[in-house]
Amino acid sequence: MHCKRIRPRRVGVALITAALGLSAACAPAPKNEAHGNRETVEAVAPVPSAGQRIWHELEYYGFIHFGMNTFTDREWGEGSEDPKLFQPTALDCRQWARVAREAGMRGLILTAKHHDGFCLWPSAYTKHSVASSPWRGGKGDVVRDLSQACAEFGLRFGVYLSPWDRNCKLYGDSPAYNEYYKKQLTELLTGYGSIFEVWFDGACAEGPNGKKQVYDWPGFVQTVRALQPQAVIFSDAGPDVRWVGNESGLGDPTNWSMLHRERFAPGVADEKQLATGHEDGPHWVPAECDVSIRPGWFYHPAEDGKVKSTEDLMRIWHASVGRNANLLLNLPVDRRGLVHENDVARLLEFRAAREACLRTNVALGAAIRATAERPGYDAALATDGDAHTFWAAPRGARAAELEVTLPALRRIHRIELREPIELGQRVKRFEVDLWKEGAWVTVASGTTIGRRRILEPGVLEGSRFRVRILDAREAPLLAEIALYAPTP
Ligand code: FUL
Repeated sequence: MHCKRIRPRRVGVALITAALGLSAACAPAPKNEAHGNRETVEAVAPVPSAGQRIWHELEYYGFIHFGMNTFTDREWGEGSEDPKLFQPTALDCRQWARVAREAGMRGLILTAKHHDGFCLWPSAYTKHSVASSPWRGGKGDVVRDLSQACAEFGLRFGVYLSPWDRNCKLYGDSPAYNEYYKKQLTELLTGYGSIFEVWFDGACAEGPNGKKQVYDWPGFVQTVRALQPQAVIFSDAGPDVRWVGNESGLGDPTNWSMLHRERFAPGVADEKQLATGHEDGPHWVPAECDVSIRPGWFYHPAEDGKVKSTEDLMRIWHASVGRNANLLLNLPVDRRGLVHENDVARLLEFRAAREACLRTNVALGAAIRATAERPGYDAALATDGDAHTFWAAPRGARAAELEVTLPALRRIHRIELREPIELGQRVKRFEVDLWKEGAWVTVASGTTIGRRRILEPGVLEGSRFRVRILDAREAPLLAEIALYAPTP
């Protein structure tokens, strides 16, 4: 998510850290109240805030890259483009939202301003916006249209406001530009209803005065906290959601939702560490995987035949949602102002493929026993199909085995494990075995689990499966064990 050509300088890390301390990520850990012979399962810190818990449940949502670059066939504009070039012929945000909804997405994040500085809403602080374009006689507002369409189609709405602005004359005059940026952020966060995610890019450069801009990240964070306290803030450094370290949509097989947030700043990324997170990180900063459905983020007619295949999208799905991350899939809206029909068709195929892949959970309600369990948290809670109930190992345990017995031989092709992350992410290492010809054979293994871990062991046949948790930070908990049959 950061500039590849412009390496941002480390800016105000101490101040950023102070601002991050304001994060909603430090919500009190929830507890399971004891009743009857049911013990309490205490959370292991850190845990997600209320806003982050909602965000985790969204799983899959869309990015919309649309703006001046759409009309100039570029990825990064110069900032000197004539606003008259912005002339969509059939712009329809309801189509974007309908497509997203039908694709199974749960929200959309719009590039309200990209690096070229052109604003998709009529900002009071610049003329470089839709108000100066011929589109709808200068009376249009894409941010308004999309926020309303999202509300109509039951989607959450989020904004990307590039801090790097190649049009604004104030850029490089750091305090003045920071005020300008906060005013624009305020317009977006006060004029368009509820915002679920604010996406901060770390790109940073020199302004027309030859000076490098120093961003006021603490001030930007405070602006969001004050105006949309439930929104999560994304950047390389969180504070609430972190970049996964690549733009290919791929999470790491080891993916902790915890991070030493104080070691990072927006635009200052150690990609490997962002990919894995930190097992001992004191802050809850889960990973988001961003990737475009086409090679570019913005629309280019030459890429109409280069929409990612359903197989590619399935691979991305398994490596993001299936590895304890959320997936932010970009749709480059075209010059008409529509999601192109090739992308629409692929999104629907992708949805059908996902649903077919995880349609039949043969472990649902199956017999299960654990080598140990805490009173009130028995193993059957891991095969009840309810991710809010869970099996718990006894206090002090760091390992355990759970064996699922199916009523008959079944073919399976996916194994899914879930931890109840509201009580903290715990599992460090696990293996899954299949009983075959009188012996246990290991068919899958991994490190972290987190909210969802989906494993692809190939097509297996059996009736007895065993999950062995080999190590954990605290007594392990499992919300679900699912075994999916291939669709015939
Ligand atoms: C990057 C930007 O430079 C790209 O143009 C794109 O917006 C991507 C999501 O983030 O940092």
